[in-house]
Amino acid sequence: MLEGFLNKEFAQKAKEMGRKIKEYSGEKVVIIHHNDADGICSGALLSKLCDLLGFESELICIEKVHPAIVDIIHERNSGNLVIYTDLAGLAAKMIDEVNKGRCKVWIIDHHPARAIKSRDVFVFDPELFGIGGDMFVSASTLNYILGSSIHKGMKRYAYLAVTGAVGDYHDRTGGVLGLDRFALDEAVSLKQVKIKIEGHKERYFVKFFDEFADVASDRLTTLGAVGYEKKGYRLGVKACLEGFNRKTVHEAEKLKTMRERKFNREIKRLKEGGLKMEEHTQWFHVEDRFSPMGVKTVGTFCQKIKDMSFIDEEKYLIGFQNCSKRIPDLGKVNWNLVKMSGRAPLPLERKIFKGEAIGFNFLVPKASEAVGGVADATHTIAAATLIEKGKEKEFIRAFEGLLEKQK
Ligand SMILES: [Mn+2]
Repeated sequence: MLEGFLNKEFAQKAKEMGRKIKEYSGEKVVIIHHNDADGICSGALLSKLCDLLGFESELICIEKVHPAIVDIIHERNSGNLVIYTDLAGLAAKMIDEVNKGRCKVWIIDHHPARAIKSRDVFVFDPELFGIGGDMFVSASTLNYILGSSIHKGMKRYAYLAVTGAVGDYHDRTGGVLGLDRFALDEAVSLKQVKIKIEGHKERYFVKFFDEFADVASDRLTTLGAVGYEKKGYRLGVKACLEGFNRKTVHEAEKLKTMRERKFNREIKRLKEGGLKMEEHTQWFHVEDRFSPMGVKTVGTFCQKIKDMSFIDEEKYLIGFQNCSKRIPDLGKVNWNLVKMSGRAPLPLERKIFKGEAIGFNFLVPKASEAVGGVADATHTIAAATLIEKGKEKEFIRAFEGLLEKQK
């Protein structure tokens, strides 16, 4: 069935990985997963697969792959298999260099990826087979397809593929498509999920959660992203496999209230002069005020305020948030980083789309480079990057300089 549905090369890779993992003779499998719903469902799926295959597993939740993190993980797990999922598609080369042969590494991701030739690092990413990971296959779907081709027992968890895909908004055109649809079909035929049509859109009712997939995935993302430094993602993984209990639902609600409160306080601060105005940009720094929320939060915040009346609709909006020096599952990390997030107010967004203004996809990588950083997630109207703390003003100057040059 899988072969008929998937492209051949993809199905072969899945089989090859199945063989490899069954032959794996190490002590444990370390699963590094992202902290949103898709990453949490992926972590839950892989940990179940390890259970079924009789491997001990450890889950480590991170927001971003960085050499400092990779080094800590591989140092502690020499000889083990390390699986990165829902992240690291583009980081294979870096991971291979930092790894120095210490671990076997699998990268199971659906973000843009680069394949590498390596004895130790293996990339499994549909983008490498020409399948759009942004639309047709979530990391959860990928882990579900891979898992169920290795062990039949994984079929019980098809609902997690659906929940992860919805968490990444793969239903945004009205319903999930491609490989996500394949997983949805399985979940429906296994009576795990019911499709309901609401208005112009499909919604997926997940029996196990007694809740719609969009509601469940929103809870998971809240637990993982808003409650990141409090290890909220652990409650998320537990909920994936045991269901949501009243305490978990309450925790997700409490986290949302906290985010609301912190956002409102920050908006007030920006209105009272916290928003710095340059020629072409307006920017702010939340320092550590968003803790315990993860650094994805500054992006969420930019998105929320970008069209509010106190924002200049002609200028690029840039926000900075300090990266915590502690990774909850790893302890202290030797870095000094700031997360930068960029958004455009609606009128500027339109100009970017029409080609009358420059997109973030050009500006952010260039400005990052100018301060010695590397941008990872850049789109035309939204972008993020990590830079060294203390270089924020330099980054803004570089950003302004690029815009000045284009004029
Ligand atoms: Mn994802």
